[in-house]
Amino acid sequence: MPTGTTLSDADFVVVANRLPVDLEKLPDGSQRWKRSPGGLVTALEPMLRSREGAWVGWPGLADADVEPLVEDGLQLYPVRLSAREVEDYYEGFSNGTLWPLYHDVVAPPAFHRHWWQAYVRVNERFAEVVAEVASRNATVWIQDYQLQLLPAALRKLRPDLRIGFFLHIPFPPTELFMQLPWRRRIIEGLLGADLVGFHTPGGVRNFRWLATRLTDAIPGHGRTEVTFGGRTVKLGAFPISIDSAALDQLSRTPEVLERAKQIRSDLGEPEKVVLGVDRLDYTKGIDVRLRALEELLTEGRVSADDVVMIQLATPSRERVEHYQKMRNDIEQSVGRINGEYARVGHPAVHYLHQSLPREELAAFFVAADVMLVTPLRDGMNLVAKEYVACRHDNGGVLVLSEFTGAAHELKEAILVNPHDTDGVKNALQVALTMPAEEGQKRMRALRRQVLTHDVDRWARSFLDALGLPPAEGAAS
Ligand code: ADQ
Repeated sequence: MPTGTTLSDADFVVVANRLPVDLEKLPDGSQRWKRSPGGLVTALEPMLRSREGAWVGWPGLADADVEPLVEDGLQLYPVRLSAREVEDYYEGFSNGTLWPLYHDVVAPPAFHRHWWQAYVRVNERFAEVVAEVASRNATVWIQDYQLQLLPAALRKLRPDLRIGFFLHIPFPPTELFMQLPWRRRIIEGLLGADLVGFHTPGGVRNFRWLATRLTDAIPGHGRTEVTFGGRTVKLGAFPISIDSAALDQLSRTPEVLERAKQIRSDLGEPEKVVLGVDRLDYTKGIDVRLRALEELLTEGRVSADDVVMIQLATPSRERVEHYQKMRNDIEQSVGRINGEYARVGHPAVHYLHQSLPREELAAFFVAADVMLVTPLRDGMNLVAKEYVACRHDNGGVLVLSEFTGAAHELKEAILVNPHDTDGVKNALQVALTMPAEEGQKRMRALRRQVLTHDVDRWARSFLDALGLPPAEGAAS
């Protein structure tokens, strides 16, 4: 197991499907590490550093034999996955079964026994690595749907550990969850934790109901705990957020402000810029907003001379079948809208299938008059919060799907039902014509919420509930 003089047992361990760095294979066959600046990394990094913590996860490359390493003061422990396991555990059970099932079966989930078996095997492997890495009585914080069996598997190996689990996607309603052939095993897996966290109270309710129906768990005191196997398992809603202050600062820098101006100028100074920013995923409702725009253009309620839409889409899960089809459909819609409504040098929709640097993204947020966030279902949706954090001028209007976790907090957005095309069209038109004063009033309220509820507060409140005292010398 872990070797190397600078590695030591950790009192605090984060476990996620992916490490905060990706292993890349270069054309000459050599390998190198590349930082992957995801939100979770930014959220947890300061905490991990102040506690000399460790991170356990897959390095992102199949069949890679890599030793544990210390990166910038963080101990990283890679978990090896074979190419077959990446197919069955990750692309298969995690992204072909659980992801669609937990997102309202927006796409039909596939149930394959060999995917499930790989999921069990990989979760057990994670448990073995964590059991080796964690010091006596350490705290372990497990992240997300790929690792739902890990809490129980780990408890079996290391009953001394304090185990927290946080689910970043919605926990589905009973009727949908019951489709899963391995439903009881998943619930029992999660019940291995001391605290199970969700984004919303709805997730807590769904889980609690299922736990008491499918297992021997009995309701505990209040609505936020159950008793299982003689232990108390706490449940709670912890809405995740962003590093609001950092993004607010970034959006005020001369470089970002200048770039935002440049973007509008490159677009030909349209009256209104409408923006969508998503991982390219069928849950995000990119098709919903394209349809709304297309119909508004067709009906003449919006003119392509005045309104330009930009859709930024990060490539995602490109080997999973549903994603390939969805990408084709979206690109076809963009092509059709532009074929009909663009002029030479003036597309109606600009579509970038690219991942952009933070600064560039901030500039797009600053440049956009209307932000369209229309997922059919989303655990939280950080993009909505990022847009708000970047609008230090109190400008811009947020159109937000009711079916995001963020809608519970961002009540001054224009809330829409993404299944109701007419409703989305009306909302877009309202956003495009909203008087500045009303827009500013709404944005001020949204900013109060986002700037006071940041990711640090999220992590702190989860760890407080788990009973982890603040690190020595750390600001509470
Ligand atoms: P995601 O489904 O990935 O996260 P989201 O919360 O919106 O969704 O986060 C996406 C992140 O990717 C944002 O930080 C965004 O800025 C970034 N991003 C998107 N498009 C980009 C682009 N083209 N270039 C660069 N960056 C881009 C999952 C759940 C969510 C939950 C989060 C956190 O599905 O519901 O909010 O985890 O728990």
